[in-house]
Amino acid sequence: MRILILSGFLGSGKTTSVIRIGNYLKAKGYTVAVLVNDIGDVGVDGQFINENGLTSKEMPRGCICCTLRYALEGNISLVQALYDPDFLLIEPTGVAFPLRIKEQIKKMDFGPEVSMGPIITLIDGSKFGELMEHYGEAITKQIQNADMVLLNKKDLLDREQLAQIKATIMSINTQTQIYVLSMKEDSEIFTTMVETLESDFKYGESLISTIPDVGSSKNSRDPEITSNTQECKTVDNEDNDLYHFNVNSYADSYELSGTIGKDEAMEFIIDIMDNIKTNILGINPRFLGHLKMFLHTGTITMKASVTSYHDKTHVELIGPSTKSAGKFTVFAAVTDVARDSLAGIIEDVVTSRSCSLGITISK
Ligand SMILES: Nc1nc2c(ncn2[C@@H]2O[C@H](COP(=O)(O)OP(=O)(O)O)[C@@H](O)[C@H]2O)c(=O)[nH]1
Ligand SMILES: [Mg+2]
Repeated sequence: MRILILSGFLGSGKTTSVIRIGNYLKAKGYTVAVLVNDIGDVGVDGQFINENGLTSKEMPRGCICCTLRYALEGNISLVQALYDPDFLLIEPTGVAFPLRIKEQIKKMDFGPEVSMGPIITLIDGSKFGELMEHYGEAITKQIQNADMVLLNKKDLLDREQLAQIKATIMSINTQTQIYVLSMKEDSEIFTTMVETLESDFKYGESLISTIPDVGSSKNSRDPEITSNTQECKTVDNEDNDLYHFNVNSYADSYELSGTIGKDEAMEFIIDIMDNIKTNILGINPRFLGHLKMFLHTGTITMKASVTSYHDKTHVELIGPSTKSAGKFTVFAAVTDVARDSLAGIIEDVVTSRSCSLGITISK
């Protein structure tokens, strides 16, 4: 089992990449599993990944490089025992520093059957300037942590902008391999990139040989884990990933009473997202992050995203859905807005807009 970590700020295209890369590998005959970590109380991406044909396991409520470290170990073991896939793709939260996760996994002593592939960091080119301006240190660290950088959303930028961003990335990490692409489009560069992942990754570490000797028995690893947990408890301040980006998050799930049609669902999802965005703009007119809504109508599945103050609601459709009950989840993780405010906005918007549109919901 080879583990690939796909990191990157909120909305940079991690889930899109996991689905594209996972399905590409699957089509080539490999078995693939996915672990998705959400900071919110409710996982969202896992459902979408499953709907897109991959086996995934969600790990909500925390960060796998810190509070969910034990859960990460347990889940990797579980995936190995249940599926033993050729590739395990891990999508951490958008505020995680991936090298920390890799270091954790190296200490887990899975034996020679498990190896670490490269750390991949996704960069959303369309927000690179703003992210560097406000969260330069943290974005720089995500780039420094990467064996491979995917400069994504090429379709939203011109050649000159892409060249400038690429030069900046290269100046931050001279060792990393950079692919400029759009994860929404088929391209030769995508194929080349996945084939690099498929082959022995020559720029990354060949994991096992570089795993530090932390003892081979479970017991001998305990002091190591304990000391890391201590470190984790003290990261409420400057070493906390959320602190670096000043991101708060909130998520909630609802059920639909009765079924709604595709057009009605489209109107509903866009209405909810637009209203949440407008309310958040009232608190932080230049927010960055990810507002997401995942809706099962009973027959189709929709995912809507807004990734910044200047982004429009973008809806992706998959169907027919495998689930029969209508339900939806709303998630917001944005910069410089308090969690209570996000909770209040989501609750108010969902309640009032459902009522106005004549859609009956329950929690
Ligand atoms: N225009 C454009 N949008 C993209 C691209 N890749 C992803 N997206 C969109 O960006 C939004 C966030 O993507 P997602 O994969 O959920 O990001 P994550 O938060 O990093 O997992 C979604 O609306 C995607 O459809 C791309 O290459 N071009
Ligand atoms: Mg995601």
